[in-house]
Amino acid sequence: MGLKIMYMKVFVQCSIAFFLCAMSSAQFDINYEETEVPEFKVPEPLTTFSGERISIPQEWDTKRRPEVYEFFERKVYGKVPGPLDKVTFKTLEEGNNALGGKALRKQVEITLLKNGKSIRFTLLIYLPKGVSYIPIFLGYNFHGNHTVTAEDEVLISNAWSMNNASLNIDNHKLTAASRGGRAHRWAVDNIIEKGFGLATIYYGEIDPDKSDMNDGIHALFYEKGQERPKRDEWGSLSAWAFGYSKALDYLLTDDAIDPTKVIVFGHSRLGKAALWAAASDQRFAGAISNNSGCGGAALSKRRFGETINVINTQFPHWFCHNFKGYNNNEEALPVDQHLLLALVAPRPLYVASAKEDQWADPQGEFLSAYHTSKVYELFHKKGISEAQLPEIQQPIQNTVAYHLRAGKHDVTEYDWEQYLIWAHKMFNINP
Ligand code: GTR
Repeated sequence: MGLKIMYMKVFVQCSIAFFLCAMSSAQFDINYEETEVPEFKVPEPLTTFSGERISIPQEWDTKRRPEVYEFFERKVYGKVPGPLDKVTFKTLEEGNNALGGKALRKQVEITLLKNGKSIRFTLLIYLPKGVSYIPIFLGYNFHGNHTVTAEDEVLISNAWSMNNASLNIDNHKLTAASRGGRAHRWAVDNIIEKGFGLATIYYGEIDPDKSDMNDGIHALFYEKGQERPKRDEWGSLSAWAFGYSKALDYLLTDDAIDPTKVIVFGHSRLGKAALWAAASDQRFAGAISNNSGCGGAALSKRRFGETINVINTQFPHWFCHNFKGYNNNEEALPVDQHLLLALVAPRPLYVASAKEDQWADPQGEFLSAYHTSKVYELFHKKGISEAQLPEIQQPIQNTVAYHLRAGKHDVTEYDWEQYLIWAHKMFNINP
């Protein structure tokens, strides 16, 4: 009987998801035809808004990068209103024989204080044993740290969560019923065996993913009577990016971790946040965008799959208010997402797509990586030189890297296998 009810729930959930996508496709005129992609000019990375050519790295750093950053900060993701009053770290748990004895586990509570108010989030860290100065991937998870591995010691967050029948998440409450439920997305054993660490946080602890701007970090910064950020102030993606930076603050204090090798990773909406985190915080050594799509790696001006109008309508809390001015108005944008990627330069950057994930526009994600390569080449870093989308499972592993994987919108063993090969190369880590 229990199994029957569970299948019924999954069926209902999938049909709702399908209905929502169909709804959005129905509600919005979604284009999946390459022939229907409008004519558009990709903003020239090495020409300033006032038309000045950039020819040396120093000019990129002092002229072009600041104006591009400021545009994304005030018109797309939104600026962080100000500094925190205090950040504290407290180790909640440590295990010396994690993952069957091959890893160390740490759970660190990070508290952010502002105006007498605070939020807390927990960083779950796995490190290989017997190695020091460990390079590490930092990534948010969608459904709680306890879903990343099946270890009973992993603490369960009491923050609000989206319901998810396939993970037995009901009433927006995280429970042990979903322990290890997303382990397939994290390849923890492989990461540890290859000499890397993994740090993860449940993104809902920074700001629950719903269009209520009073239940997360935003409210710490509000002035009396304020209920939402100002037009150019941070949406949830920028808040999650800020959370990545505060987690980095802790990782840089941990002697076991190599402070010059913290790579920020994100899947889908959390890939958008990871790219903005790396753009905003140059202490990150590199960035990985896994199927980040619209408002992440994909070029918006192609209007292929999810568009700015669709994403701002379906997720009005993700970007800053000003970004709504570009709904169905992509031609007015003086930038596109290849310039977001360029804000990571010259640090290593990996963009990955999935063939069946047309909603995220794999061609648009690839072309962004191709166009951003001009900036990397200015720094004598190897990017992507051909504008031709590579075949499936034919990764390009340069400082700007790209692969197109078979299959759906997800994070797979194949993705992590490529990221590990690339990170070894980029960060000269001896296997
Ligand atoms: C979809 C959204 C995408 C992407 C994805 C995800 O609903 O349209 O932009 O963010 O969610 O995060 O899984």
